[in-house]
Amino acid sequence: GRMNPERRFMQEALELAKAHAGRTHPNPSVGAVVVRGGQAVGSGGHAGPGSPHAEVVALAEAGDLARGADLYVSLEPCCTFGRTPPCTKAIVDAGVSRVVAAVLDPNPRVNGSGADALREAGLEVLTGFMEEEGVRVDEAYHTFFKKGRPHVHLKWAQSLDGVVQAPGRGYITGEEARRRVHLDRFQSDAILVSSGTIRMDDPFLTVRLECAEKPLVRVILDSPGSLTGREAVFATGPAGGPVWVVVPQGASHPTLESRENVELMRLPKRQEGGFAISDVLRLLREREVMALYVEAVGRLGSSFLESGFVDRLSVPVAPGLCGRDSGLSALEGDVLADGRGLRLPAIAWEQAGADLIATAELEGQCLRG
Ligand code: AOF
Ligand code: ZN
Repeated sequence: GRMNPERRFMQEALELAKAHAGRTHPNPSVGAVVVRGGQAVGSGGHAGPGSPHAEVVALAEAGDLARGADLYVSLEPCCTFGRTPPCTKAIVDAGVSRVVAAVLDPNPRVNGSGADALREAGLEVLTGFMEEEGVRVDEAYHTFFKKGRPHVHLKWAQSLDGVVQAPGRGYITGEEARRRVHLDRFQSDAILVSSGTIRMDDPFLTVRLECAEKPLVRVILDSPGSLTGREAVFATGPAGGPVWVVVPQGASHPTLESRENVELMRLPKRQEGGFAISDVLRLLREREVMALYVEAVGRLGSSFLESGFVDRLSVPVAPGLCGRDSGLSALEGDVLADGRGLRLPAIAWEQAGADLIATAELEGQCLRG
């Protein structure tokens, strides 16, 4: 269909940003297009820390054609020296006359100062153009700075009767729904489970996609101190990504601690057992984990929901019946402190093979409200 050319160029910048999504953190995924006389003359995306920024890639391709051109970029250009020099300088030096940015950079070191620097240099600057779409290409990056914590995606897979472990320990959901899980893992920086899940399922917690590999940080909350070091997650070697084991303050675990890719982290244990979700998220924030994928059921799932820090919930539902005796039910304890339960807002249902996947955008709203 026909699209207004401004939107079309921004859409192109957004697509370039999406192409690298999941690989750029703690940097944002960004795309840029240089337009001269209604024609794209240069384009580029940012590939991650240490790589040139999207604007720099696009300007290099445009060369002299950048003089007097318009630049469409999915994020406000940076104005600070990080691992690379500021984009604002590159844009001004190239002679660009107008910059259109989808959304301001929420990083407090930039946040509006990039746009100001360009205006001061005499460029025309428009920000907030297709803003929602701009946020969506890297929601976790925006959540991280706006809320001061990782974006949290909680997931469990269940049978029609709400059981989360299949009899005989097979998979509950089919291949298509499981592929979706691996795509979601790929978009994350870290995956988090409890040591209970490790004991029950003994998963690898790696990303397994034909076309893409990515080592994820694997976080295991081990408040009972039940890990032995012989679990599958420790056997994948450094290629599977580091494993961070969270244990109660004062606990030690020489077998785990001596492993090359394992790091022990300590948090106070709550009186009622387990760790406070806010403590866990603070720990991960310090490590610059922006996108967190939580595969939790039972008490941990409830704790996350009750904490009010869940941004997205997805639940693949399989057309199978397990019966209660065969396994755990999805949530234990009260999701709401007053036991009222909850009707999820903004839910989408999607078919994946024989399964249905429910996705709700909770955006970290406090469910106790
Ligand atoms: C842009 N375009 O493509 C990206 C931006 O260490 P550096 O030099 O890579 O800078 C990282 C910061 O720059 C990052 O925290 C974010 O504020 C911004 N990222 N900015 O103009 C880009 N990736
Ligand atoms: Zn930059």
